[in-house]
Amino acid sequence: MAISPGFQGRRRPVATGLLPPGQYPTDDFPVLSTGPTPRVPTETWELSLTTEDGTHRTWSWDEMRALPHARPTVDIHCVTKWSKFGTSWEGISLDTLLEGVETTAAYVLVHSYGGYTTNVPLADLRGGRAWIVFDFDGEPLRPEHGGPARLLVPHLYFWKSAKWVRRLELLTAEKKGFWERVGYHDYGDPWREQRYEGD
Ligand SMILES: Nc1nc2c(c(=O)[nH]1)N[C@H]1C(S)=C(S)[C@@H](COP(=O)(O)O)O[C@H]1N2
Ligand SMILES: [Mo]
Repeated sequence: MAISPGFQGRRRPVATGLLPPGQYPTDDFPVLSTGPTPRVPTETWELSLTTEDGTHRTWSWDEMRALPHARPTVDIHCVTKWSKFGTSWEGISLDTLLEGVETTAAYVLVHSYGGYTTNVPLADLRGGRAWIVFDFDGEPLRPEHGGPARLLVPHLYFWKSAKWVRRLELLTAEKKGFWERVGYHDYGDPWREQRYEGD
């Protein structure tokens, strides 16, 4: 079996029921938002992707929903120390959205409706490890959890999974997001307990 070199040794998100250091398991689904819940009607919702050379792609709600769906079941880990095992989602793989996008960018700043941002390496959005999700547990994603659609990057702390996602900005130089600017870790690997800058 060929192992694609970019992903060798990197963790694939699966529901393992393993607890990263310093976390505790919960069956609840806490809501953590820095501000009010934006209400974004699917009629006007759009997701866009920009690259460093000005290329711009946009998906309407219907265009995004028409792409092949993926159904990841994954464990999620919040930096406030709760972990939730076996969460089931439906959405579109970032591999699908990034197909054919020509870029030398290594970084992404993810923008949300409402103004939240978070930074993620582009490589971490590839390889079956990240999705734009619109259903949780067989139901449309509730607004407080990021509906109509959020990013899901479960191998990183959950603050990277931007709710109400609206734009992926591909960048050749890293720009920090909302929490990263105030001292949270740029990468945020729960298995290495990268909670704060310097961890
Ligand atoms: N747009 C936006 N996305 C966000 C946040 C936020 O405040 N705004 N909070 C982050 C944090 S810190 C966590 S733990 C998760 C919480 O998601 P939940 O409210 O669905 O549990 O969303 C992340 N994504
Ligand atoms: Mo969080």
